[in-house]
Amino acid sequence: MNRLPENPTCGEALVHLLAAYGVDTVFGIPGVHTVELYRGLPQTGIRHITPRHEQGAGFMADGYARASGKPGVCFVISGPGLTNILTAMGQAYADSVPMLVISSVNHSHQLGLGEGRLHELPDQSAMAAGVAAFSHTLLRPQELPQVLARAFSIFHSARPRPVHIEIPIDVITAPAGCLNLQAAALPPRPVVADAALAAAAARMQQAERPLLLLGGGCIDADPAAVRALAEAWDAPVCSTINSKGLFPAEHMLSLGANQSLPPVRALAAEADVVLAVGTELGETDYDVVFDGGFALTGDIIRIDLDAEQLHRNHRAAHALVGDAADAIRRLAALLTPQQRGGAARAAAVRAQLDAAWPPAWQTQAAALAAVRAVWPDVVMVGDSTQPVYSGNHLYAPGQVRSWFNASTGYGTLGYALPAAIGAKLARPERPVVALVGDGGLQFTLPELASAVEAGVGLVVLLWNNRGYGEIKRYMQAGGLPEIGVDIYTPDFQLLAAGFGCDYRRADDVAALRQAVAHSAADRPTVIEIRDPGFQAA
Ligand SMILES: Cc1ncc(C[n+]2csc(CCOP(=O)(O)OP(=O)(O)O)c2C)c(N)n1
Ligand SMILES: [Mg+2]
Repeated sequence: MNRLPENPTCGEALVHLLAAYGVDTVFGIPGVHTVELYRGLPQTGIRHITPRHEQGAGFMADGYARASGKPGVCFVISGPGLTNILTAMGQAYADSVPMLVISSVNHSHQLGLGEGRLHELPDQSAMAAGVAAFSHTLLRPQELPQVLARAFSIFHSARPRPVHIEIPIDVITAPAGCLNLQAAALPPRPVVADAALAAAAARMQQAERPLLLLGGGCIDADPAAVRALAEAWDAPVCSTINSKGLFPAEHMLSLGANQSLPPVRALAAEADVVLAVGTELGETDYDVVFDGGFALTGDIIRIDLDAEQLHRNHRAAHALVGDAADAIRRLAALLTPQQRGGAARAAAVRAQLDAAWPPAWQTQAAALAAVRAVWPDVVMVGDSTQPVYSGNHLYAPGQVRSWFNASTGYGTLGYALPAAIGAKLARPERPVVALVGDGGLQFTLPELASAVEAGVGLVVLLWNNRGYGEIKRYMQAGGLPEIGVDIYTPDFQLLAAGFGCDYRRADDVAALRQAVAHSAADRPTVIEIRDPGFQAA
């Protein structure tokens, strides 16, 4: 399918090369500066999805990437197209998501002149570089194979992050006749050196109260190897939001993702050896209460693909650079299994957690359980809203790439709907739910039209408490005037109809199950829950 025309332009060579790297979908909004990127697209077989705002394109690419493990790719115009996608790049940057953003930029001999040309920015590339592994201005078609090889090498072999490539409008149309348009051989991920791993294993072997912390960098690990490692070490296991589903929640060593809660913190503080793999030890997973209370006093062994991460937040005693999946497998084999009372320590913590879940969280958990009862293999793509926060603690997916949201890292609103669309396009065989509040949904609501256009069947599970509930709560707790949080709430039923979507209201779990079971396969179904009022029984 991927046929290259004779005497291709740079734009045609680009899409051909993208297809060679396995790109099957591009999220983009064309403009006068980028139309030439589209000339060669039909010959590649790459599908084009058109969002209603470039931020939607970026979130779709992010959801596509998190659901599939493949980089999400976007085409945006110079200037406003690029500034519109920066928020989505920020979210992807914070959560180490592979994303390739290709934009146009003004004519190569007009760059930086400030002549007030259409879409001109003083330095577009510098702006993108702040939320990217790198931003490159392609000044000649000859640079194309090299710069794409750089981008895909990062996606494949390093800490994944967005990459931005901008192409001046004269370069997009320049002849690109004799370039090597084959995908470059991508390097394998580096692995931890034998001696370093053996030293870490020796320290682990002496541990009396071990603790294992798994981050999003681990999600390509073999779940059986993770279990083998935890069991051989007999260590309680904490996950982050982005590693949910890797270690079974029902396992007797599991502590879930509750590092901000006192019982887990107490256990962490008295651990004498902590193995932290593929985790930043960052605030949105370890300190959502923002009090700096996640303390580690034991020796920390850190494993990360990114050397820069090894001493951030908590300093490592053993700092190991390399692939998490490989290191987990090898460490499991190096350890001599030994009982350390891990299951009893974990059970005591779980009992304390279970005795203290707030009733509101349990109601929200019941809603998510109702969805799961209909769709056991659902992918839940969350925004930053009440059932997402509680689900970060209580929801337990059965596999990785099944629970991700924008309450982590950058923490932007408006993520869930477009990211869910991207996830469904990447994994059409899995049911997908966008879990979103009334505030967050209004950020990117027009993407309902993109989903209808693309024939994407998904559930938009709307948690409607008529306002910015989380911020209202903070204002109340701080004795502040409640300003800007009781927002006007539109009629979502009418809006859904206007976009050509189905709509159902669910006031209890039985109605929710029904609504999910009868949701449409080829367009979004908005299922509205009113809070307060939803009945968990
Ligand atoms: C882009 C952006 N703007 C503002 C915020 C601050 N913020 C965080 S949560 C929140 C409330 C969101 O309201 P809603 O989606 O209805 O969820 P709720 O808290 O009501 O459940 C706001 C305004 C943010 N995270 N991101
Ligand atoms: Mg709300």
